[in-house]
Amino acid sequence: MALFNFDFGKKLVNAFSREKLTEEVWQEIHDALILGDLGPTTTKAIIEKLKKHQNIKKATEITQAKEILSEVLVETLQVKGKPTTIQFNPGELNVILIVGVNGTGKTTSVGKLANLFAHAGKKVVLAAADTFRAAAANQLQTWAERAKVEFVRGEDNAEPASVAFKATQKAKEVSADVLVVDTAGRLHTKAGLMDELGKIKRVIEKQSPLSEVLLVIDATTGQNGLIQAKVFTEAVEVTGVVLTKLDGSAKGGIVVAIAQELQVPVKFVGLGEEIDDLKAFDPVDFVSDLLN
Ligand SMILES: Nc1nc2c(ncn2[C@@H]2O[C@H](COP(=O)(O)OP(=O)(O)OP(=O)(O)O)[C@@H](O)[C@H]2O)c(=O)[nH]1
Ligand SMILES: [Mg+2]
Repeated sequence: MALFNFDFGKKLVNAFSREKLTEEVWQEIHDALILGDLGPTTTKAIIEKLKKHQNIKKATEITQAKEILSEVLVETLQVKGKPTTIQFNPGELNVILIVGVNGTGKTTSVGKLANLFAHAGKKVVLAAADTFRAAAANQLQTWAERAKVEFVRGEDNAEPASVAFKATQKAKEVSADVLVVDTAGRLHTKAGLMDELGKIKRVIEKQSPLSEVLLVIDATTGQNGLIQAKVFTEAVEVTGVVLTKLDGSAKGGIVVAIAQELQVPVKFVGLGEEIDDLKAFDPVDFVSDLLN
């Protein structure tokens, strides 16, 4: 069964199955991409890649059209030089820092990731470095209990970095495979954000290398969400995106826009509010669902 079912894929394939690629057909492709929520910048980039494709002139049959489209989309989603899967060093502590704008689904995704890793036989520790909201640590604790993994929180009013420090220490003590650190989502100034994430990063890295920084983006916020997320990629070196709420009203094209505009691959997608509703993202499967 297809995991993804987005309308703009069908519109794209239709446009490509015309007799000739006239200006009108290019306009049709353009409109399909815009409607799919790729945004003007990514739409333009994809059209340029298609027009430059060596076989584009011969693409009058639907199978050829699909191949070219699929090639261009997969290549865009597989951001050059950046692995699309999560990088684990076996036998070592792997620390994953979770960042993103508030309400995007960070804490929920941390809970789901914990569950995913625990099911893969890894020993997992979660850290509540969101000390901004009193309820945030409780929310994460509930997820830790559901996923049956260990959990570290700070004293009231603790600094986020001090929680990250304590959690890294604990994770090493218990020989954990993975530590996932949840952070607060309030949007500060870029300088404030850099400062806070910088501190958290430094205290972790004193004890263990940081394996991944995952940026959580809410797919239903479309182009706006993308603009907000950019601040994070400027503040910290993001290695992957968790794209949440793809089960909602999202049009799917935002996946392509993220890869194209942030130059960061989507590594996981959130497809609901339950603990199992997080899947590793595979560009080839996504494009195949989209165009078939
Ligand atoms: N439908 C759907 N809802 C989701 C998904 N991921 C998260 N949510 C919901 O989004 C809301 C916010 O999730 P949180 O995990 O609290 O978001 P957060 O980023 O930690 O929020 P702050 O800590 O306030 O910044 C909750 O109601 C979640 O159930 C998803 O993939 N699909
Ligand atoms: Mg949260």
